[in-house]
Amino acid sequence: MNIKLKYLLAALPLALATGCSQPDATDVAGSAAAPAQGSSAQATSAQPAGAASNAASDQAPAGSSAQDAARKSGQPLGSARAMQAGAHRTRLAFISEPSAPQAGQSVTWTLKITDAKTGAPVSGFETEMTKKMHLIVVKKDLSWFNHIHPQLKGDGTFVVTTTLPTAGDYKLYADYTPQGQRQEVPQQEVTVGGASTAAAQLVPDKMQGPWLLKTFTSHPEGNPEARGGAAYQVALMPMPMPLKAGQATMLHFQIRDAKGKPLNDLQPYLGALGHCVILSQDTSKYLHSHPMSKGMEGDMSKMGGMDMGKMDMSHQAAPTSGGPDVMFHTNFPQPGLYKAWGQFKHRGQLITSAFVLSVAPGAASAGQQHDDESQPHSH
Ligand SMILES: [Cu+2]
Repeated sequence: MNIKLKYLLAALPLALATGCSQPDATDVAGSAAAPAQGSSAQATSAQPAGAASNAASDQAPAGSSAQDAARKSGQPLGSARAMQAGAHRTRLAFISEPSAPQAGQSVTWTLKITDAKTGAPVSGFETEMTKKMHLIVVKKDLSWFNHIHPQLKGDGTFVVTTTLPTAGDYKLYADYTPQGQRQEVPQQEVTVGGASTAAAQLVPDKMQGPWLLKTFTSHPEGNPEARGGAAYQVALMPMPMPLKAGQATMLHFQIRDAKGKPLNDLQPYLGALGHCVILSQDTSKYLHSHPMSKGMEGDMSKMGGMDMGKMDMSHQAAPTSGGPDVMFHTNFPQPGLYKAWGQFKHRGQLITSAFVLSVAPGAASAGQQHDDESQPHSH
């Protein structure tokens, strides 16, 4: 039996009892910012410019549904900890060519995933949301976002060519799942040379009634700099408000045309109705959430996640096209500012919406959420 499926089934009774369970949240705090795993991690954080070639240690990988459910319900975390002990199964070695790219220059990244114990290349990867690897690229001030898909070339090696638009520091999140194992999301910092601009301030978006409402321009997949796309209004209703750390939260997006008419012809993006990545202001917390269908119970958020395809036969599947409403479940691990990017596909183009959310301390912050070594995860 697929190991994730097993976790999922194990978690189900707990999840049913406790309501909305954790979405995909990967704590990446332990990595470059606070090297705790030896010299390779230090090399990552010390590397000033684009990282000629260095090995970033992996992060605490995503935990299981069982872990989430246990955490959620206040169950002892013994089993979750035991699973966590098997963490850091893989390492990421990162090569940038050129090693110190300039703004706007084409750059090729090679990401080699090896077994942390043996050093052997990881031979197989699960297909998650139609891809073997999702690479999230952001500017460290969160003013810029891209979502690309490196190609697996064999031998645990992924390659992608891309462009970073402006000078400054960037952060990469390589989101993959070694075959039969759990998701891991190592991070990598790169620096782009050139005339640098002041870091953008993160300012929470303001509600207009129950919604946050902003306008975005569509672009081709992987190319957020492309001009000439269509305009869309994207509304976001976070619930419940105010947002609190450690609280099951739904991010309800509604996609509308430029005039505000809700769209009902969204196309599948990565096999789903949308895709949502959330980062904490300090870029340490990476939360990756998949949509669920309207009317499904909160605890079914896992079904909208990476096991969705496997669960279709026994549970209502989340729709992969249509709209205008796309719901994501999440759980902010700590108070503070976060930026959420919801991505949706329409007429072959990608609508990348971005919202800044302020999360207040929650009642659970002092209790269940104290364990910063292994924040809630899923997959
Ligand atoms: Cu992706």
